[in-house]
Amino acid sequence: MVLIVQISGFLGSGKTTTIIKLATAIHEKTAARVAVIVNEIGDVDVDGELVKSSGLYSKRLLGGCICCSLGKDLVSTIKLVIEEFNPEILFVEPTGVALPSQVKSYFVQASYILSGLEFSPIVTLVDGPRFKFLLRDFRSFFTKQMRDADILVVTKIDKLDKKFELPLIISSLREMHPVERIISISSVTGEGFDELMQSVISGRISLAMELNDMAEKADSLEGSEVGSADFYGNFRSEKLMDGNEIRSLVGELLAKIGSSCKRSNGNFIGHIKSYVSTKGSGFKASLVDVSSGVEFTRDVPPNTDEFKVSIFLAISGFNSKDLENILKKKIKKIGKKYDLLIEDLHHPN
Ligand SMILES: Nc1nc2c(ncn2[C@@H]2O[C@H](COP(=O)(O)OP(=O)(O)OP(=O)(O)O)[C@@H](O)[C@H]2O)c(=O)[nH]1
Ligand SMILES: [Mg+2]
Repeated sequence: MVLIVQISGFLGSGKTTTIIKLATAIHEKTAARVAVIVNEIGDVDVDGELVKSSGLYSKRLLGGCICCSLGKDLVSTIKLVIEEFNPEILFVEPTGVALPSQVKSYFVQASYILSGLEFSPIVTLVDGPRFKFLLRDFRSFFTKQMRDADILVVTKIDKLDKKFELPLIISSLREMHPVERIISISSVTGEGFDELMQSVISGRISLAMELNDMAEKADSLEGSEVGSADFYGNFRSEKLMDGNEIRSLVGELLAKIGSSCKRSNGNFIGHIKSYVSTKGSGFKASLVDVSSGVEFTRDVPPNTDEFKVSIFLAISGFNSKDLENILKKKIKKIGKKYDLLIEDLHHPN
């Protein structure tokens, strides 16, 4: 049997971080063969690179959303993963604008052509620190995503006040969507992961769906009113750069893009992320909240004069063209400031 686990949630809510931690822990504890399918709206890969570098078997689906435009590709990728790797547990990370019930409808299709599939309850992550902002500024789409969940998981609780803030979030969630279970987790402290692991491994859902649900296939990007832009290219410096310098350069670039977006529409709801690779090592940089700044995963890279950078941004209330312009302008500026030769490998001239 293959247990398929969908970990959904809004942009930047912690899906990739949670999947890596959960998949690694399950493998270590039970020796189960674990695989991951990562979906990105953009054409460049950020999270898939991180998952792969964590030592997990993974496949990426780029350039659309598995809840709508790439639904059929999800079905064929599940088939491919089973043929190639034969996992016991298969995690699926949809994009942050996916509607989990629409992804589920493609699981129904997969179960028609493949035997031996089981499905764990749909997990939807709710970003604890951003909860009230998402509810205030993005209520309609955010609540739609939550309504599809069997289990709601409040993430990043290491950043929350546990006496007042966390209980308030949990009681609001209970009122909005009375789910079977609400779990609180932190990938930093590990709190809540045992409970999440148990719920994912032991729970099963039936895929019986109303025909109406199957028919509803709204385009998730349009429905969420989120714009996106991406970049993949090579950064070359004339002098050797120190690993810390590379991290701060990428951090500065993401922070400048974030501030520019915030200046343009007064708000910043979304995720700006980047994967930087050099000499066999890599790190991810992430910005979900302009006021708390850019966060990094992984070690400092080695000193080098050349590195590859993938950037993906998805932000609400923007059209993609405007985001592309901001991204291009900021990359050009940072190149000038640090005297870098930047080659766009994704859209070569
Ligand atoms: N403090 C803290 N930060 C976290 C936690 N989980 C995730 N993060 C951070 O939140 C940011 C976004 O995490 P991701 O795992 O990339 O989120 P995501 O949902 O996969 O994002 P998209 O795929 O772009 O929608 C990163 O900077 C993570 O390090 C947590 O439990 N605590
Ligand atoms: Mg992710």
